[in-house]
Amino acid sequence: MSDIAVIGLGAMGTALAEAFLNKGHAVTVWNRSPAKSDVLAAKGAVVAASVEEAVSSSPLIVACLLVYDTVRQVLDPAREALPRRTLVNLTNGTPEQARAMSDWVAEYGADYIDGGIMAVPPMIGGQHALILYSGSRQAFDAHAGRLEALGASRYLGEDAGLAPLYDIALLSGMYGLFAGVLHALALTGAAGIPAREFMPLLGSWLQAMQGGLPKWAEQIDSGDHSSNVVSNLGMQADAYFNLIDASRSADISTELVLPMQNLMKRGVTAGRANADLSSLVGLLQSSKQGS
Ligand code: FVH
Repeated sequence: MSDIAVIGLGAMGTALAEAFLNKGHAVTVWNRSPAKSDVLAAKGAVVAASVEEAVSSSPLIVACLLVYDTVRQVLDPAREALPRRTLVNLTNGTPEQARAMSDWVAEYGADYIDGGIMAVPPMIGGQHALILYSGSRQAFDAHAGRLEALGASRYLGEDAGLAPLYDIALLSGMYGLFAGVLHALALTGAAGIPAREFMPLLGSWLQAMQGGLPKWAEQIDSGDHSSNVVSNLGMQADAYFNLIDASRSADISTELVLPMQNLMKRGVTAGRANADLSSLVGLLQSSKQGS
C-alpha cells in the first residue's frame, strides 16, 4: 500500500508526485505513456501496471490529466476500486464539470475534492505554490497533511465547483493583464522601443494601479459606485478612444482592446459616466451582450 496514488504524469502530475516523494510519502504512479514514470521510479515511486492497480494502492488518489473527459475515461475501468477512497482531481475544468465529477465519484462510494492549481510545475512544493480545494470537508481534513506537500492549501467550501470557479476567475484576471501587456508591447515595439526598456515602467505602473482594487471590492459589495470617484467612466472612455485611435494609426490590431471600449461605451450609454469603472461588473452580469 502507498499513501498516495498519482494518476497522470504530464508536466504537472510529475511535479506533484515528486513533491509527495520529497516529503517522504509512499507514492504509486500511473500514466498512459509508461516511459514518463521512469524518473519517478528512480526516486522511489511504485509504478502501477494499470489504473486499477494504482487506485487500489492508496486511500488518496490525485488525478492530474489534460481535461475532465480524460479523467472519467481513465478512471472508469477502476471504478469498482473507488469505494472509501478520496479522489483529488487537480485537472483544470469548469464548476459544472467538477460537480458532475463529484456526483460520479459519489455513485461509487468515494469522496471527492476538486482542486485548482495556482502555480506552474517548477513552483510545486515551494512557498509560492497555492492549491485551491473544494468538496468534501471531512475528506479534505483527513488528507490536508499530505496535500501540504504540494504548497499552501486553501479550502473554499463543500461545493466542488468552488475551486474551479476561483481558478478560472483568477486566470481571467491574469489573462486580462497579459492582454494589456501584449498590446502595450505591440505599440511600443512598433515604435522601435525595446521591450526590455519599456517593461520596468510597465511593471511599476501596473503595480501602482493595483492599489485601487480594494476600493473596487468595496464599491461592488456595497453597490455604491459613485461616491468619491477619482477617475470616472466618462473621462476614461474618452481617453480609451485615444488608445484605439493611436493603435489604428500605428497599424496595431485592436482585437485585444476593442471589447473594453465596447463595454465602456455601453456603460456611458447606460448613464454611468460619473460612476467608477467598477460599475461595469454589473453590466457584464446583467447582459449576454459580448458573450
Ligand atoms: N502546466 C501548467 O503550467 C498548468 C498549471 C496549472 C494547472 N494546469 C492543469 O494541469 C493539468 C495537467 O497539465 P500538464 O501540464 O501536466 O499537461 P501535460 O503535460 O500535457 O500532461 C497531460 C497529461 O494527461 C494525459 N492524457 C492526455 N490525454 C489522455 C488520454 N486520452 N488518456 C490518458 N491520459 C491522457 C497525458 O498522458 P500522456 O500523454 O503522457 O500519455 C499526461 O499525463 C491540465 O488540466 C492543466 O490545465 C497545468
